[in-house]
Amino acid sequence: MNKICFATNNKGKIAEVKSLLQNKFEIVSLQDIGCVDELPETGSTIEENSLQKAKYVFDNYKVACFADDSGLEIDALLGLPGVDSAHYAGSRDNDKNIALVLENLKPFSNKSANFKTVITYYSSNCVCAFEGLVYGKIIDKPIGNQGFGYDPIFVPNGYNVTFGEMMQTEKNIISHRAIATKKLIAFLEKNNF
Ligand code: ITT
Repeated sequence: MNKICFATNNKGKIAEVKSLLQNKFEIVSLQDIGCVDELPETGSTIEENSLQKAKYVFDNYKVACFADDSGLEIDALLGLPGVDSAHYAGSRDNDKNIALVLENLKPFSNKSANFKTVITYYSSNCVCAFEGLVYGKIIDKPIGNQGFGYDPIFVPNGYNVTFGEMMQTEKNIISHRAIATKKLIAFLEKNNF
């Protein structure tokens, strides 16, 4: 089985994607390939950052890899925090990021939002991107301690619980990351990876 590196330092993403990929592919971590670098994310879109991270790992470590860049896009905030989701309040402090989103959204009655993931697969013979979107709304207070990031304030359409209240198996059926990862799997299978 060929090895593919999942180019991420986010433990929440690793847990979700590993469970989706099951044992179909041999996934190695950044640590496994000796990469302890902070991956570059200087693009102005989720697409650009996803490509940048995958390209960095391929160029420097010469392994086939894929990177996930994701974000929460809130309609009333014109798509913010978006590409800045990880550092919205100035650092990677999750509680502060959530608090700032809730504060900024207070004046608006429109609470619609979506999560977006772009996974870029990068190897010697191909560069491909796969997108996943899930729509929902932001609630006034965080609920639930499953998942990661903004999960406790996001209720997907058709549900009355947040991602933060869902078990990983439930979130993995409908999430943005699940949609993008399933497209990646279909692509790898089609190409006999
Ligand atoms: P890597 O770049 O190492 O993969 P990261 O945490 O920096 O990890 P991103 O740049 O894609 O990842 O940042 C996305 C941020 O958006 C992430 O830190 C969370 O705060 C949030 N986020 C992404 N996916 C999410 C999800 O499924 N549920 C909740 N929040 C999510």
